[in-house]
Amino acid sequence: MAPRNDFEHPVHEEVTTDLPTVPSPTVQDGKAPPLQIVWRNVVIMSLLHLGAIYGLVLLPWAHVYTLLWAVFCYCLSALGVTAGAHRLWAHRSYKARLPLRIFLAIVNCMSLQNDIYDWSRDHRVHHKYSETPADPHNAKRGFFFAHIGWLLVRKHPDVIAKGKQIDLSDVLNDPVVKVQRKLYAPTALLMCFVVPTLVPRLWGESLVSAFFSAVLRYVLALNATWFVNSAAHMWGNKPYDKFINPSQNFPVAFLAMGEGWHNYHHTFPYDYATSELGWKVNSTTVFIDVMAWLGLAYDRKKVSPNTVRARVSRTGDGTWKNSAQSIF
Ligand code: ST9
Ligand code: ZN
Ligand code: ZN
Repeated sequence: MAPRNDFEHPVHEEVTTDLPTVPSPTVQDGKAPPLQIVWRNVVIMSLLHLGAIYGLVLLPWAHVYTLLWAVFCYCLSALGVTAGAHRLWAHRSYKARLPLRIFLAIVNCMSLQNDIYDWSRDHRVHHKYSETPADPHNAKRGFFFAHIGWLLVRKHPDVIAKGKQIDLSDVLNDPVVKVQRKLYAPTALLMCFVVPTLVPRLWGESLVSAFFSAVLRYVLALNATWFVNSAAHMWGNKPYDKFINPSQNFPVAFLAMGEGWHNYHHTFPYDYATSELGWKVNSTTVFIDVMAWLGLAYDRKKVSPNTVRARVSRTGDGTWKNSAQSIF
């Protein structure tokens, strides 16, 4: 069992990684349930990726504003996941006032990654049962499964069984989450595809180019997110806890707006910044800090440097000084 974290503001037990993981009955029996492929998802994901390739082909002919708009939408949709579903709702690592929560719920729809409730539930299960059959994207099942494969098959029964034991009342008690969940399908389609396609019409972009640039942006943001589950659970150093798989991964941190500092994040999941590097390669932390400055975010939870050092010397892999700190 990993040592307990000694942070002074423990949030929900469910989101900490320091709880003992319960061996699953299926592992004990040595039998894994047969893989059930969900062909509908295979077809949708294949079409989306083909659409993204076509978007890439059209890109050289797109209006420069269309490109800038796609980058803007990428960042907005990413914030809906990083600052919203992840750091606010799944981890409660800071608090947000109503206007910010409404904004995050809307841009979360743009990311089309399941509603906030489902996303937070899977993510809390991921932290509590990391790299076990109850982890929805268990990286022990290989890169492909952790990246996209888990969305193409029925969930392992342990994911659902353990997930039902997770307390999510705090998430569902937020009226913003309730409304988002109720209106999710139409709002997500509107925010992910319709609005991003219609806006470039303002500067005369063709419908085809506008639509496929929206598809390209969606697929890129999905893959950036999935890299956190795959690449950042496999490659990188482990300055904070060498006994876990999540690693510090610079390229993923860049693509996922600060979410690639995954060894730190799994060691201190309640830290709103998901790293000790401040604003470096962490635009989500910049965003939350600006929101705090505007009075829209508050109670940002941060691990003290002394606690980090103590943990580094207890469980780090020895790369702390010459890794995260010296990248810059
Ligand atoms: C997507 C999500 O991409 C990505 C999340 C990534 C997370 C990354 C985390 C890393 C850190 C943050 C980094 C952010 C970086 C952002 C950067 C951005 C640039 N517990 O689901 P069903 C219940 S989504 C408890 O059908 P199946 C469920 O309630 C992409 N219960 O399971 C239901 O109950 P009931 C778009 C659970 O049949 C029942 O089980 N979406 C849990 O196995 C059946 O649920 C897609 O591609 C749980 N954990 O199907 C696919 N889970 O019957 C969407 C489920 O009572 N999903 N339950 O209602 C699906 O199609 C299906 O879920 C499935 C599994 C096929 C995958
Ligand atoms: Zn993880
Ligand atoms: Zn997390």
